[in-house]
Amino acid sequence: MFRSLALASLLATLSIPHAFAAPDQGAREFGQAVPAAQAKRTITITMKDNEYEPKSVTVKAGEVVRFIVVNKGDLLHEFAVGRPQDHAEHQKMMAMMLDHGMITPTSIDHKKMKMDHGGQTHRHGPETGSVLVEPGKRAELTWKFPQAMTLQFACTIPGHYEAGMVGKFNYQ
Ligand SMILES: [Cu+2]
Repeated sequence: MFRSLALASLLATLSIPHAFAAPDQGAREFGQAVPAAQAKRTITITMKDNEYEPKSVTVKAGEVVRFIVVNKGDLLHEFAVGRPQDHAEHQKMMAMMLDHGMITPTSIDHKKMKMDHGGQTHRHGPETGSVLVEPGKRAELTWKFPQAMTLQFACTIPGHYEAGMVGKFNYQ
């Protein structure tokens, strides 16, 4: 019991400075947001309750892909690029955002979203590899893929990932 508590506090200590030091723009370990003009390929991803169509996308290392994400469901959904561990971390933030009313199951509260909650909300947006899309709306994200690694696109709104709202980037 003591050991796991000590480990948890050590992890918290290690992860907090990292979170605050993370820039909102620029390269991430799982790729980089770039201007749409750099993309040679556009892929449309349809969001439903709770899945994506298509369920996988094939990419090349270093390739730039423009994603148009269309929400045809009745719920709020996210399209986030990341490794499984990034999505796990993101899920915690999304649960907090839902708790604070910054998002509801069907919408974004833009007023609450703008308020500063310890800087954590600033990690959202196309520049971070994540877009939130309300029902009936669409968003865009242009991403430069890093070297081959285990990468997924996922919705980290509570319950959605577990329900199957996750897709795979297959490297060619
Ligand atoms: Cu979702």
